[in-house]
Amino acid sequence: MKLRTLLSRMKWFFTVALATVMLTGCNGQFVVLDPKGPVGKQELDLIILSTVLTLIVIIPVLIMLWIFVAKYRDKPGNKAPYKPEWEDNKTLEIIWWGIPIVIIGILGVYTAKTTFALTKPPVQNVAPITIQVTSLDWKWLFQYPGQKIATVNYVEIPAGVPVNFVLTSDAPVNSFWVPQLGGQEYTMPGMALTLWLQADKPGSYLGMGANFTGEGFAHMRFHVIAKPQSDFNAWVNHVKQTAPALTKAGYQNLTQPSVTDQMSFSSYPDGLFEATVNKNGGIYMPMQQGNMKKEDTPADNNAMKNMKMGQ
Ligand SMILES: [Cu+2]
Repeated sequence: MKLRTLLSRMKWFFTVALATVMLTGCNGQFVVLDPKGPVGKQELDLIILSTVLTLIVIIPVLIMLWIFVAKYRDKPGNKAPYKPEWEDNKTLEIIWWGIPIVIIGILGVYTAKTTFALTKPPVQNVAPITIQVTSLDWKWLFQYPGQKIATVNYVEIPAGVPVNFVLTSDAPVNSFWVPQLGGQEYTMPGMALTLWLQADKPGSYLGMGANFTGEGFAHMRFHVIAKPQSDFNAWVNHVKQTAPALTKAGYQNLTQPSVTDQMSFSSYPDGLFEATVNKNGGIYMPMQQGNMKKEDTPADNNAMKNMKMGQ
């Protein structure tokens, strides 16, 4: 195939690919680019910043590639100079080391600032709520310590209120991800990690397990339904009055490998979440202890000392 034909075919391929990406971004296919809360928005800002900074390198490199290929190509009558003898070029060295160093510096500062900011509630003037999340084989259990109810495979939250998700796993390590509300965080057996998320407006946001955990993994999808506070309170009351209680035996059933539909529970055994974390090793990060009652701290304190994380 002639080079010219190849190039013109490639041009069409890239145009179509680019158009596909650009156009589908509008109808919610790329949910990460369509955040619905303050955490997701700050993370999108980081994505945009890193894309722009990376393009500062990529665009000139692609243009130069194009120029050099055209200029120095071995073709009849090419008058471009041929200079095989050279040592180094200080100006060029400074440019191609200096620019990436500056870019990494800017990226590092902004990433660190955002990461630390996101370990706190997104807004400070609204009382947050806590939801304990347990990833199971192959379902999600949500417990509301403030409301004393529990749900499986769906979670309702008040809109405009910071939600402190406390995450663990009673199955393999998974990852809790609601792309429109913010980045993913791991669920690990024996540990409780926190993730602050917030939905600005009522709506239904897709959540998923972002870490492969076996056969039923693809069914670990759920929806986060954000409602006005009064609707949320009404929903809590409705669950309390109509749903069955989650018993210890019921929880044992949930831990068995299986896929299930959505479920609601009017109550759950006291300290179930803390018992799950402790059962699997009970290592709490020091910064997690604010979320746990005193009697829930791990029996095995040596494990925590050995961990030396966040001290
Ligand atoms: Cu861990």
